[in-house]
Amino acid sequence: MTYKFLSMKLDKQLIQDHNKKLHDKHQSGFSFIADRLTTEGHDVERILAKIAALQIAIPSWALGTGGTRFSRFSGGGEPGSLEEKIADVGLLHAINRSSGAISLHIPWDIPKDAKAIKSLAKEYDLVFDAVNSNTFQDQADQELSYKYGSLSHSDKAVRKLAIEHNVDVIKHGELLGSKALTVWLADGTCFPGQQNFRKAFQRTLESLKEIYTALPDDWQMFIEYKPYEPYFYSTVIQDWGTSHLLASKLGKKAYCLVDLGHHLPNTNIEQIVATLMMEGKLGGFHFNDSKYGDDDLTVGSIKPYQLFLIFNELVYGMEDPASINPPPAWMIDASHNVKDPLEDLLQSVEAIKLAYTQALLVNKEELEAARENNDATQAQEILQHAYRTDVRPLIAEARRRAGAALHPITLFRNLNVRKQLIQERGLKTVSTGL
Ligand code: AOS
Ligand code: ZN
Ligand code: ZN
Repeated sequence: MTYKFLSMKLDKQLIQDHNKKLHDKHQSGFSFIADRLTTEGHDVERILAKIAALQIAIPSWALGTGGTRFSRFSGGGEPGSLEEKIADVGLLHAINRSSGAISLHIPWDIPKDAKAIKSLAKEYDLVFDAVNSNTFQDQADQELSYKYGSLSHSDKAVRKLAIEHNVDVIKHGELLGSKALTVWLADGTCFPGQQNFRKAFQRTLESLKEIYTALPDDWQMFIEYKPYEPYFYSTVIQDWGTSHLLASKLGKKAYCLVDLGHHLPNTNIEQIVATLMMEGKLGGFHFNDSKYGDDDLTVGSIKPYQLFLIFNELVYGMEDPASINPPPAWMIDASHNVKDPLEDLLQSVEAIKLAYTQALLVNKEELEAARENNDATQAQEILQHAYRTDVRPLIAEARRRAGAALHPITLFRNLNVRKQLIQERGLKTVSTGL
């Protein structure tokens, strides 16, 4: 049985069989929550439609086992080509109908034949999300080095190389139907005094301006920020303020990208989200979770309440009729060191949808009234009433109606997907990427 065949069959028969087995249990749980929400004045059908519409992109580098700087314990059956990566995302999408986009990293995943790759993705009902440039590594045939920076480098020739690479990434993306470029700049320093902060910022701005010029009119540029790593004294784009400054100076196609792991401990990320959406500058979002830094753990595994509070601001920003913020691009950006990457991605999508759905349940009018009355107790009651609602049956119902599985992980395991992938691709496979 080929993998593609398995994935296609999933859509039709295997999912139905799985859902049939879980039907009665699911139905009683769904009726219970649907009744309660209806009594509370919610429009359950509207909520289900919103849950179904939320699609979260899977990055091409998240399909294999990640690693740390100490080691990488690769799992079996990892995708060895872009085609296999698309098949993996296609499988996820068939199981949950919520991961209908793939985000490519160039040069790790340059399509040899863009047309063929595009139509392969279409077979799996996938589109191409933002394309990601990479100036944090030197490529084998690269004459100049990014060791001391790329878009901010003191040497104009290195900056030129990094600019050309980004323009090249845009071209690859255009062939695939992508509409955004994500720039994550590793540039920074390890020691005080190593760099002139102002010059580094100015050079980065000038480089980004050149890339921006090459950006098609219907594209967006997402600028990611990160306080440290791989350099540990300073980074050129250290925080949302720096990202916002760059995006504002570049123009209306440039936006900030919030990666959950790119904040120092205890940063109030929900407040950052609120401010950026107020300014219409939140373009993209990278989901993961962290205990300490950019840990890239499964989103929702460490701080689910924070995720809910962030979604509370996102939903407010998205549903406000006066909002000037375009719909953000959602992507999972995590590293899978311990879990099966595909299971981890299924869990991630579920966690995102849980937080989103709970945020949809927040009674905005009552919350606003409590805030205006400075009633902190009531504000907490309202938020936690939504957060403590078990919305899992709603998400399962939205999936069921979309033709997906009631319980993705159970289906994945019952079908022995990983075992089949190992049979097909081998036990010792290493996926390109992190
Ligand atoms: C790096 O820390 C950033 O989160 C990037 O968005 C991403 O993980 C990287 O580009 C993958 O190579
Ligand atoms: Zn990221
Ligand atoms: Zn990161």
